[in-house]
Amino acid sequence: MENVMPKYLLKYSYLCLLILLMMTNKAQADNGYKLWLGYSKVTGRQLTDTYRQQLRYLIFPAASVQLNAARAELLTGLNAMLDLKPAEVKDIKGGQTVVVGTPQSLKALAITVPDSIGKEGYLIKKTLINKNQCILIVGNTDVGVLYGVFNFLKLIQTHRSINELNIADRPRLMYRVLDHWDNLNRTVERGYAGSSIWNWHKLPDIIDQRYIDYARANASVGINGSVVNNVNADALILSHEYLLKIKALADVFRTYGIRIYLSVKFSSPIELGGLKTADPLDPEVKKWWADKADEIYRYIPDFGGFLVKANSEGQPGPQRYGRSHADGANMLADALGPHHGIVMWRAFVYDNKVPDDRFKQAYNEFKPLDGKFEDNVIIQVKNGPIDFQPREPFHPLFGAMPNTPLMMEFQLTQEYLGFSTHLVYEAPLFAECLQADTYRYGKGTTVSRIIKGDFNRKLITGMTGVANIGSDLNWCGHPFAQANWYAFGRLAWNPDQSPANIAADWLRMTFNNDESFLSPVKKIMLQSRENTVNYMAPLGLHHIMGQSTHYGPGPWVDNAGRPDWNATYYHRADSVGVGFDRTNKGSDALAQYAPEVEANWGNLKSCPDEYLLWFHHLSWTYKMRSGRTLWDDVVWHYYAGVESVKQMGGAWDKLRGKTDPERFAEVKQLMALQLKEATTWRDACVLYFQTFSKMPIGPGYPKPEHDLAYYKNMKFYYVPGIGGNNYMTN
Ligand code: BDP
Repeated sequence: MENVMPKYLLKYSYLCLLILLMMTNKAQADNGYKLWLGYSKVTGRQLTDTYRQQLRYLIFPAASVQLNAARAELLTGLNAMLDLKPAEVKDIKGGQTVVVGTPQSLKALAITVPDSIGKEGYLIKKTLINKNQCILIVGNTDVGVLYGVFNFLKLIQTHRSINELNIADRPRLMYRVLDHWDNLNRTVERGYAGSSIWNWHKLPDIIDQRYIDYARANASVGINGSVVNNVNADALILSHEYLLKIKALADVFRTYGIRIYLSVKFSSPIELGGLKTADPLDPEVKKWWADKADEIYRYIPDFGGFLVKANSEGQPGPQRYGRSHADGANMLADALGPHHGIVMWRAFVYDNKVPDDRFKQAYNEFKPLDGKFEDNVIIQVKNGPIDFQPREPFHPLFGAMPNTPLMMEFQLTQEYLGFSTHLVYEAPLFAECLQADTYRYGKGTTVSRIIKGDFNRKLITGMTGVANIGSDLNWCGHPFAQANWYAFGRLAWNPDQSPANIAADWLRMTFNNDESFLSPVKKIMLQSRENTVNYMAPLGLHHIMGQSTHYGPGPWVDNAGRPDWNATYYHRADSVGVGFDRTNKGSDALAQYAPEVEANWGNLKSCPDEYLLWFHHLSWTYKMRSGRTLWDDVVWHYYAGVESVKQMGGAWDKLRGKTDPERFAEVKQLMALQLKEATTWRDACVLYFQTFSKMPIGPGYPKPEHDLAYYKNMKFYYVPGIGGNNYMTN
């Protein structure tokens, strides 16, 4: 007799296998679309039971769209993570009930919420209501409740205990905004994750599920604003047709507490309105903007306001008419003021005159305008004085304008950090800037305290991040680039949070809670930014990337049209040494900082290695703290950078089977590509700088595979992020 399994048994074993596969959800394919909101099933019987017991019943009256969204999210999350559908009840069942709402929505229970958590804060606590113990999630407003719900879900996603709960939290900054550099033709300036997620052609009729998921993801980390179009703005965005599209997006965002903002072109009254001028003091121009603001608010009553890049990189601005940035910003502020909108006016000014040191330009133009802006203007300042480089000192404007609100601008999209092929967790970069001491009001005057308005409570406050989001299935291109979106939201909520904790939460929510996965991957993330600094621009080198596309190395760029577009302008390498002298013997940019900072960075004894070549021109034989010569130290850093990418790849390889195969394989391939590109950076830069130092690459280092000419001649076609027909680089 043939030894075959009966058919029904075969079917049964297939079924068992399927169930097993579904249960070991680590092994399930994951395309990354769900971001950190995948709500994976909680594993472990004991943990699941303790959660379930305490969440059996729900009191959550939801009369508004925001409360409804919060309620739906809570139910989705609990169902997915715990297979739980809490029963809706009117009265609290002791120890087993969650009560969610505002004092108004929970009127019958007479809840009070302290004013100290403000309009957007929340409480999550174990408490007695009418002698019955329950878990209470409350806010003063509906959006506060929404944030509370997301944070409660996070506790379960990260397997925290909910046996004792007493959390009170509120955002430390008012405006927590993502800036999309998205064009109306759906290209994304400096975008490396596909095309724009806004399908302008189909708006306003088609509401893509992505818009809703985008808003949910933002709300889950407390982001409350979105500028949907490029700072290099198209005047068309203010046309009637486009405003209807904007309204459709605003209607989606509102449910999740997000206001919409627009980048506007200063010359719009000419281009769109047919006026002869855009002079901010011209009465017709003022009226045009006031009418436009009225029109916008008719469609979008909670419209957030305008973002403006003026007199920078060819963009029009008030200086064309002999007016100042304050004249321009205040005119727009007057138009938006009656509707409670704000103007985010950028300090990234890169005008047509070549300055003696580009580092100094923003400070020189804006410092004299301190106190001259309307109350609803906030000046958006990039974290560093040049342009989102892998490492920059903090921008000297922080702390220098006590009577003007300053909004931090970070770049999430990795224009200068390896696009979406390099794993770079940016929170350490952000935290480095936020925790830097400006000394403006004595020791401990961190950038974080400046932007929180600690020294002038009357100021409005905010933080913005240039988005790294696109149409790629996983939103950000590299699976780990999602962490930068997440970390930005967390730091905009509270700039003093630790990058390590944020990384741990993100990993738990995005991948899994397995310690043997978490701890090596967290290490990889925390090390990643320094790796990239090392193989791209160590010891304070900056702006040495390929021209225009900004892809790959380009320290040799010296014919870019104007001096301060050239890499050679920034590194100043010559036969004697390398680095930009910004002490009082050089450009004196250091004088823009508080005396303590100037003294610290100006003095070679105290200037940290990380900033050395930002501020000093040093000889190739200069003796470094390491005991090596400067030349040997430059070489050491480039090689160490590549070595750490290799190690990172090795560490990841050991994690096979500890996460889903899809993302595992994708990250593995990306790491191999990163290693290739890092090696190119190293070899190209070391060979280039060697032409000046004339010193050897020390023994023990593998020699570059090619000669310098090879790297200089490398061609890259259709590099992403520049749009149009700009197909070639370098
Ligand atoms: C630079 C980008 C450029 C942006 C500019 C800005 O290369 O594409 O338009 O920043 O911030 O870093 O306006």
